Amino acid sequence: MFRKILIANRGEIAVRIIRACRDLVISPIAVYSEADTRAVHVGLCDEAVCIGPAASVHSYLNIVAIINAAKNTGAEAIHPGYGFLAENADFAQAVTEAGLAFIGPGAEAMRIMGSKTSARRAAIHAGVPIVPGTVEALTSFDEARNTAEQFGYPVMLKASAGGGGKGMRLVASFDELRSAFDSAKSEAASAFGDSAVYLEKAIERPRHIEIQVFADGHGNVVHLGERECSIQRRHQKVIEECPSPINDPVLRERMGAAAVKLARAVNYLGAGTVEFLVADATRDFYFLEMNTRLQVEHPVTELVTGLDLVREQITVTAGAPLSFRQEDVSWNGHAIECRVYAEDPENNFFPSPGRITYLKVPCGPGIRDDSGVEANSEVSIHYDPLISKLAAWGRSRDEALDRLRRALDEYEVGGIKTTLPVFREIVRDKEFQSGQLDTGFISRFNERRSAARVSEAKDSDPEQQVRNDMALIAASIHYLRLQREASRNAQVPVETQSRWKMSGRVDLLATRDVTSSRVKKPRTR
Ligand code: MV4
Repeated sequence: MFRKILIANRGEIAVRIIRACRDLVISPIAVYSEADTRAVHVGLCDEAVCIGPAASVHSYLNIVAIINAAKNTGAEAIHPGYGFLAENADFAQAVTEAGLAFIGPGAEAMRIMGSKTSARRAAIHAGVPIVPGTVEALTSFDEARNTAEQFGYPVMLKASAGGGGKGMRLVASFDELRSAFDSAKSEAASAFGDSAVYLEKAIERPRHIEIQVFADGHGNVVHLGERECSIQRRHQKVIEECPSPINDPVLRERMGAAAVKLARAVNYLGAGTVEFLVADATRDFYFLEMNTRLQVEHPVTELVTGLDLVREQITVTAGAPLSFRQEDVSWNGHAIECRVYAEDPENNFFPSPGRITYLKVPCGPGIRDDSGVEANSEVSIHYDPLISKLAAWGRSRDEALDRLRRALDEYEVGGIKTTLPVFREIVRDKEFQSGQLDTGFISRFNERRSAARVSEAKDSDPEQQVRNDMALIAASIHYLRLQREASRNAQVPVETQSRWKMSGRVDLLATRDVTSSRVKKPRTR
């Protein structure tokens, strides 16, 4: 077993990896930027190395500095967490070439899955159903028109190099194809440095369900069931559940077997996630993409299977077989996770950085909070503003929801704005409670909210409106400056930039509906 592992990350996921290291009596080593000298993950490690200034391109994305830190401290392995360098095949290769172990799959599997078109070809090769569409980039507008006719409108154009919705366009009919084709290509070029786009038939109101897979170096590949991730805002997950409220053991086995076939086909190692779109009515499922990392939402799988995914990542990288077989995996009860962000839901979810002046973290039966902050922590503008992942487990979905509601009401964060009030509303929403989820949930939920608040907007304070708009303009100027800095550094893949930079919020300047941003303070109890 490794004696020292360097953690190439920060925040809650660094803390999660530190805990797995401690359980295995491995010494965790932190890296940190100049903005993170007092961060929680630094204080919890045995050693910590400063790897550069606040901007992540100069610190958490600095491959040379991170590998040097590992060598200088005698670490034998590097855990990349998620985001930053986690899916950068060049990083995985550089780590291995430096004589260190990369806790993740091989660079080759990462490269195949890094391109959506090559991932789709791998899926076909493995016999896994994909969303109908092309498996090569479109070479001309004529080809786009012909394939759109072949598969039938509505279609979606997606960036080959992409993932997560950037460079994605829904095209309802031929009238929209020209402008969608041109804008998808230019968005893909500026986001990924690669203008290639391909085409898929659009699946209407699908669920987004993903399968957790795990592989060791001894030929064992297993699945740990599904997570329901249909609740997304601007292609970022908001709430995740295990199992899906569909909770269909036959569907789980079919999707699990497909995911295992794909992992085998690319000689996968460690933890991976295979994403699918699921048509509710027919229970047909279609491969979307494979994420070659530990996912943010892994805790819901851990709560329901009782397994420790990070521990297993470390032990299989060290050469051990998986500690369980497929037939040992069982799913007990239900878990639901909320991603709590330092964002202002009353101001279009703009980041709300600053010092946490007060913190009361919920606890009690069935509650787990994976956090990267504490009282007096500074939430930096430089990184993803995730504060914690609040998860609840119960014997049934209803029991998990009861506990989640209680925990959300207990949770108090002072000094900054958070998304907690939105979660308190979602867990009381009838549609959410019903479990009839699909990818249109958030927009329907927002419609219901604004409908309920139309009268509220009328008597709002005009001076507060001005203050809100000033704050929005200031944040936007800061955002544009960060974006310009990031684009100067061409070798940085967009996926590894912070979540809110990727979410394209600058377009809010042009499109924001000022009335809908003024909402009533939700009743929490
Ligand atoms: C789709 C789709 C419908 N048909 N692909 C892909 C990235 C993800 N963030 C959004 N994606 C979608 N891809 C086809 N062929 C619908 C979506 C989608 C979506 C998926 C999951 C959760 C929320 C979503 C919101 C809008 C669109």
